[in-house]
Amino acid sequence: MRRLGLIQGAVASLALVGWLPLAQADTLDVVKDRGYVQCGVTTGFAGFSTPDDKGQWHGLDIDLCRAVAAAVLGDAGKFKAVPLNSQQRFTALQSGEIDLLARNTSVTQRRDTALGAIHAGINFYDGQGFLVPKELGVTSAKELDGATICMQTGTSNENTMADWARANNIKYKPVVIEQFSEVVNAFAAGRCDVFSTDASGLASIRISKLKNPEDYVVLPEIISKEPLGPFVRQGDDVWLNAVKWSLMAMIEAEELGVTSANVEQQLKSSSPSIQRLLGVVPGAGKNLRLDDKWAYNIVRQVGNYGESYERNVGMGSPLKIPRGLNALWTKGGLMYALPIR
Ligand SMILES: N[C@@H](CCC(=O)N[C@@H](CS)C(=O)NCC(=O)O)C(=O)O
Repeated sequence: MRRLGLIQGAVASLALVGWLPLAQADTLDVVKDRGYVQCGVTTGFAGFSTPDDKGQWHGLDIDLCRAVAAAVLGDAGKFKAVPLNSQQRFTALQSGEIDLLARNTSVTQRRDTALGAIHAGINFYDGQGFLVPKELGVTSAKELDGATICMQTGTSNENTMADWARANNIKYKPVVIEQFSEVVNAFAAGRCDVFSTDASGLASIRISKLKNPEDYVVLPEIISKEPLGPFVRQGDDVWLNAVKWSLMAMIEAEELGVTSANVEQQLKSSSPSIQRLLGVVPGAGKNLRLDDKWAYNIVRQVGNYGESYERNVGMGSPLKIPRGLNALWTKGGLMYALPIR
């Protein structure tokens, strides 16, 4: 009885903290039982996470949701996209509404420590920039003194903007709005001179949300590091590994030249690295508590990182963002898979 009381007491005090009880849960088991991954994404952001007219979601972040579903459940389709604005995203993770946050979220020390969340890798290296109407005649961010700047509530962009302005002796008037569509409308209607967020976001907004994209220009300055990546809850290491290594497998597959198109032939490869990646070697999924074919399922159903990049945000997409920092480390970029062995 006394013991039970102690446990109840402990549970009650954990409940006060909010996110802790869920942090104790084993999300991998929860997801396997439920049969699908609940993936927190944007409310609709071309290139990263956006639904088509049939309600099917696409994007670089969606491919991460799909990769985790393929690794854990053997089927990339077994995920549910949970649309979240910038402000809602960490609460949704803390409360257990989602298993995984895959939503153009910058990793910062505060987010990785103080919110009960922990990042599981980087799937897009970005930086904050500025989008302006051409008619403003501005060619550099240094000319923005006195400008009105639109941003979304709950983004890292607000603080970064304030820091940069202070350091550069620039005065500006922030217009900060919670819903994405409303910030975009405010900008399109000229309620602010500038939209400031991640450069990828600016490219996406310009191409998919503004009537005449050619009337707008992204300024050359990038004022911060915005490493974007998935987050899970702290204290759930098995699940953290499932997400982290799903992303690694996509990058490793690109490094090894394994694609969705050649993966069947690659099963016969004599390369030990490829054999391990594709689960030809028995026991390849054991330590992750996944099926040996976990990475094979990712590559076959989702593709490697380069394929996902090109089709969603790269040259095969309307965004046409060059690989830049997101190229493989062997090609001058920062994408580097930790060894799968
Ligand atoms: N990387 C920044 C910004 C990410 C962010 O939330 N950007 C906004 C503005 S472009 C967005 O994606 N909004 C989409 C939505 O709320 O659905 C962060 O993590 O705070």
